[in-house]
Amino acid sequence: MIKIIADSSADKLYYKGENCEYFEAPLTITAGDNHFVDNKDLDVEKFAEFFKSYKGRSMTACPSVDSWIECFGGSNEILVFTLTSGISGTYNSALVAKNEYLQTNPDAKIEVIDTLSTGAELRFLVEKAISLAEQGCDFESIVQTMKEATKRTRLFFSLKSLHNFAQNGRVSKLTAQISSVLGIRVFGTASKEGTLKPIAKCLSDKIVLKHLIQEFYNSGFKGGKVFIAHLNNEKFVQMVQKAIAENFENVDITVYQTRGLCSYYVEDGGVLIGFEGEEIYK
Ligand code: X90
Repeated sequence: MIKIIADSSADKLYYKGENCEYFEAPLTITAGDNHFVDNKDLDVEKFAEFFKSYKGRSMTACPSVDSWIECFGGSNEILVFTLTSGISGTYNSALVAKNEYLQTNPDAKIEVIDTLSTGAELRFLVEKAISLAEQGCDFESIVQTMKEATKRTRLFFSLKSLHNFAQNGRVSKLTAQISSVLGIRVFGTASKEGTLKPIAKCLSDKIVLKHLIQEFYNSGFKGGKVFIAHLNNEKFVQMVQKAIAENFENVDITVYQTRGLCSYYVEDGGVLIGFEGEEIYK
C-alpha cells in the first residue's frame, strides 16, 4: 500500500483506495488564546466566521515533524507533497521527518516533493498521484511522472485581502499594500520560486476572469482536470466554470471549499485555481 501524504493546504483530508492511502499533516493557526489545528475536527465555517471579526494578531505554523511521522507510519513507500518552501517551513519539516523515519525504517522509500505552490495546485497533484496509484503504477514511476507534472501545473488566485499574508511576513510590504484598497481583487500566481506573485489589480470579477482565461491559454492548457477552491464565493466560481467551458474542451472541474489554513490566507471571497498546462513553467 503506497502512502501519499500532503500538508493540510491540499484540503482533501483523507482517502483510502485499493492501492494507496492518503493523509494530511495539519498546519496550525493561532489567534491570541485560540489555537486551531487544520484537521478533520476543525469546524471550517465557525473558523472562517471567527477570523472575519477577529482584529488581533494571528499566526500560522507548519506541520510538526511528529505529525509527518505519524502520517508516514506503517508504509515502506511514501510520497510526500508539500506547499512551497518559498513561504513556509513545511517542506523542511517534512525533510527532517523523512530522515528521522528512515533511522527506524531504513528500508522505506520516501520521496518529498516541494511543489513550489499550494492550495488547488497541490490538490491537483495529490489527485493525480492517487489516480496513478489506483491505476496500478508502481512507486518509482509515480514519483517520476509527478516530478514532471509539477513543472507544468499552475496556480492562480483572486484575493480581496492580503492582510494575513502581510501579518505573517509571507509577502513583501510592497505586495501587501496592493490589496489595502477596498474593492480591489489581487489576481496572481505562484512564481517559479514559489512565492506569491501579483499579476494585476482588478476592480471587478469580470476583469479577473479575463486575466485568468488568458493565463489558461498562456500555460498551454488543453483540457483536463481543474480544481477550484474558494471561501464563500460561489458567484465568481460559477463565472469561472462557465468561462472555462466556453473556451476549452474536455474539462473536468472540481469545486470545493477551502479548509483551515487556506481559508485563513485567502480570506473571505478568495478563490484558488489549479490545473496542468503544457508549457514547462518551473
Ligand atoms: O505557517 C506556515 O508555514 C504557512 C505559511 C504560508 C502558507 C500559505 C498558504 C496559502 C494558501 C493562498 C494562495 C496564494 C498564494 C500562492 C503563493 C505561492 C492559499
